[in-house]
Amino acid sequence: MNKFKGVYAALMTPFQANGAVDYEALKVLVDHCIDAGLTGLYVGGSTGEGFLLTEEERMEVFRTVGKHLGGKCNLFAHVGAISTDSAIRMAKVAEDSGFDAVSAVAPFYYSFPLEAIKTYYSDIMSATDLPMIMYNFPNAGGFNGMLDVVNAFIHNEKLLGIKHTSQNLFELERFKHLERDLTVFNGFDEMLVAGLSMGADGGIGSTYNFMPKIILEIYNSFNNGDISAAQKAQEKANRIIADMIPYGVFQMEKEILNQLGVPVGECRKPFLPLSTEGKAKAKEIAEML
Ligand code: MN9
Repeated sequence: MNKFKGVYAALMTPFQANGAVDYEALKVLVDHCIDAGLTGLYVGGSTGEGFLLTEEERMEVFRTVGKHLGGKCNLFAHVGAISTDSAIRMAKVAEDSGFDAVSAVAPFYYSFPLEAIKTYYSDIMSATDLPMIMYNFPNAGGFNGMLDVVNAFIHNEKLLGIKHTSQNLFELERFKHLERDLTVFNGFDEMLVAGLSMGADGGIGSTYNFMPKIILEIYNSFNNGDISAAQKAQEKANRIIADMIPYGVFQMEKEILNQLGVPVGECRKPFLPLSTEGKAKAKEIAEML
């Protein structure tokens, strides 16, 4: 049995009104997710506004979460950065903080060639003893060659798997059926049933922060072979996600959590503050939950 199978919140990062990271609120959010029954947390990624944190802040988030949870659940640290050295420094802190694996998006902005991207991953993987979950998110980084990267490392036991944030579920299925069995996580919450059907071992997502029960309903129903119940729970989730998209997914998620009594503040600039209509919609969703 693969101990990493399961559902993980792409953990949000709470901020205080003055914009500083709220490390106390972070512990409350972490407990809220784990007490709900999620398998673990994916920390410092897109949803965690990882690229809007300084390197030191992301490290302190790893330290805080690691210390607070200490072995209670699986922890993945997103250490991806445009600079290999920065990613390595963060990976070392994740290892020292008790994380179970690191993850990294491909380096972006400069359209690095495939060889550079492979070297980036091999450098990060050699820097610690932690296994690697490659973060495939073509819409954000513009890099579409992750299957080639993964194949290049298929005999490296440190490669644990892939977080697949893409609508291309053919590719998800291909990741799952390479020469060696990798752990594959579905990254778009609105397609979790589809991802699981194509072989995903679980999911990592932003909406798991505020609706872990619905996500668990999808995941557990699917694993129990009750596909119709899984689809019904997916429909419940997707009605909520569709209502959130017009106002900004992360801003809405934060406001829903605020409304649920799990204070996380707002998103960092350049994310815009949530509109009045968005706030009303978030309140409606929180009340329904
Ligand atoms: O980490 C998240 N990806 C991004 C996963 O935000 C880019 C997803 O959970 C989405 O937020 C969610 C809504 O589209 O599926």
